[in-house]
Amino acid sequence: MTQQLQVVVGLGKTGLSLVRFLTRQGVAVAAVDTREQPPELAQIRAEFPQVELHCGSLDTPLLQQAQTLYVSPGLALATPQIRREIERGVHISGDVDLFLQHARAPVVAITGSNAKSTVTTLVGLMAEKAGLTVGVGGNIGTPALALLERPAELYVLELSSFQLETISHLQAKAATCLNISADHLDRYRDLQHYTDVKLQVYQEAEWAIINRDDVAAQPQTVAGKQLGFGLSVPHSDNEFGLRDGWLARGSENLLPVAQLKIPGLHNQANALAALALGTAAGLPMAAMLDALREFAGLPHRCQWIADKHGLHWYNDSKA
Ligand code: UMA
Repeated sequence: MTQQLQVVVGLGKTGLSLVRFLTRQGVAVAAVDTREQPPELAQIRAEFPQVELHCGSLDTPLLQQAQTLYVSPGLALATPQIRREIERGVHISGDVDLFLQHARAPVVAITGSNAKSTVTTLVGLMAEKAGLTVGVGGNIGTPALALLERPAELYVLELSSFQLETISHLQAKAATCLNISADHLDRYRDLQHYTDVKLQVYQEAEWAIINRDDVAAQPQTVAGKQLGFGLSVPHSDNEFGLRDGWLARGSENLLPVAQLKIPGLHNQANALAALALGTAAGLPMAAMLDALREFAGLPHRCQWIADKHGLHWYNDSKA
């Protein structure tokens, strides 16, 4: 049994999704976590009593027996015990990597330091408006593997840098790095290292969706097709931007900014990014614009509540 052992590292949401998926594939699975009481320990014990577990540290022979280590995003690959196994030649993977091997619908992949969840939600709503069955997940909350439990015609994934670290072939239908600012520097050598990991979102993408206003978020080279977005006037059909108070593509004005419920220039950039991603994914413009008109924002994040007494009311309690 131990020769083909698949070992899941981390028993949080991601770990649970991995144990579920791998067990259903009929392979031998073990799971480990540095914590004595990881969040999904009881659930995994109840659902999968046959799965060997080791909690409290990563010092266990299970790691050396692994054919593949499926590492949860919360654990750095530089963790000494994981690094040692990498040096031994173990195959490293993660939940999104495994998801991508099994997904049978195109994937829209969204990363960035900010606004990932807003743009991910928007593209998901645009696809729904277009009548597609869509699976929305990843860093936004639902582990990618859980999306495989239902049929889908399109997947929209929010990807963190942590998740990107363990993906070998992303091959998204459309991919974007929305923006870059200093984040998670406890996990990366420096800002360039963090940026390099973020830009892996573009690997083998059919469409690269590029922020014209953020040089740091732009890939060095683009092998596939590309669309740009930014707050300036768009000069070609390959560019989304702003013109005279309208969201626009090339010479075509699409939607007055005043019809967006989500406030601020940053949300206009988010709307333009979502339009570019949806266009690359083949979504019809009318459905995308309907979704933009209706979207009130994510709960507690500059969420439009109402217009009353001549004032716009927003819930920004997350700030
Ligand atoms: N941990 C340990 N020991 C372990 C494993 C994990 O101490 O052996 C710690 C990690 O350091 C981390 C915490 O446990 O502090 C959770 O890590 P995890 O990998 O078990 O996390 P999950 O519960 O599986 O949730 C993960 C994402 N969490 C992280 O990347 C830290 C969730 O993003 C994501 O929604 C979920 O998978 C489903 O895909 C959360 C997040 O904070 C929202 N993401 C970061 C961010 O947005 O900035 C990247």
